[in-house]
Amino acid sequence: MADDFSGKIKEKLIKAKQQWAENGRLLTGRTDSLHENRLPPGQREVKDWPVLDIGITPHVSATDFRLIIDGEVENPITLDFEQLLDLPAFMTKSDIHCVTSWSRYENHWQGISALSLAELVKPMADARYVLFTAHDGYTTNVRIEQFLDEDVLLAHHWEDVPITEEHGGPVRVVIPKLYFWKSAKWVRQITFSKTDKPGFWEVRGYHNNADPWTEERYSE
Ligand SMILES: Nc1nc2c(c(=O)[nH]1)N[C@H]1C(S)=C(S)[C@@H](COP(=O)(O)O)O[C@H]1N2
Ligand SMILES: [Mo]
Repeated sequence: MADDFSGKIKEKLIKAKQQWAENGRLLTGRTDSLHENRLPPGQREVKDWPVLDIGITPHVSATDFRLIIDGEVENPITLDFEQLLDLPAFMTKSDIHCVTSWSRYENHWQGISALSLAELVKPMADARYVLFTAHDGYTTNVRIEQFLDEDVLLAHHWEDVPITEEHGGPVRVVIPKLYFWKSAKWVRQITFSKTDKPGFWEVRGYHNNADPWTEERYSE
């Protein structure tokens, strides 16, 4: 990540933290909204953060970064990194559940919420799916309501540091309520669509819906 962005990010993060404190959200966090049994069936907790991907690590600098948001939207847009940072800052914490059975608790994310992106591009009424394309060629798909959830974001920071290249920096998607393969690293394009399009793992037998609480790991 280029140094000239760090001052700007810091400023935005401080503002976001203040907003949280004002709302009392730092006190309650999201713990109440978590399931009573924190670990979904068949998962085990890990303390490290494993790296999983299809084996290509693209090098995307903050300067080269462009995010295309297109498809069934009123205002298709291409954002560079600075324009992305101009959108409202968003912080949230969530657990990661990977289909390979590891879960990692309490990840603090900072970035742009899916809801503020939607506010910007205005999905049309007939948009029902959201399709992600990444710089390594990876693709994945979710239903629009799974994307437009209050805990979904495009993250550029994890635990107050820029997301590393191996974890999908400069910008990755985080969709906490679904198995982690639905969270595209190195996201390049977000397409709102009338029709579904199974992604890289979905066409290779992974479940299309990916809910860890009902163990939607693989399709029958
Ligand atoms: N672009 C891209 N995103 C991806 C993948 C990938 O191969 N390429 N793998 C997915 C899978 S299967 C998982 S479990 C998580 C892993 O993210 P992590 O390496 O940060 O733990 O990224 C998901 N997003
Ligand atoms: Mo995964």
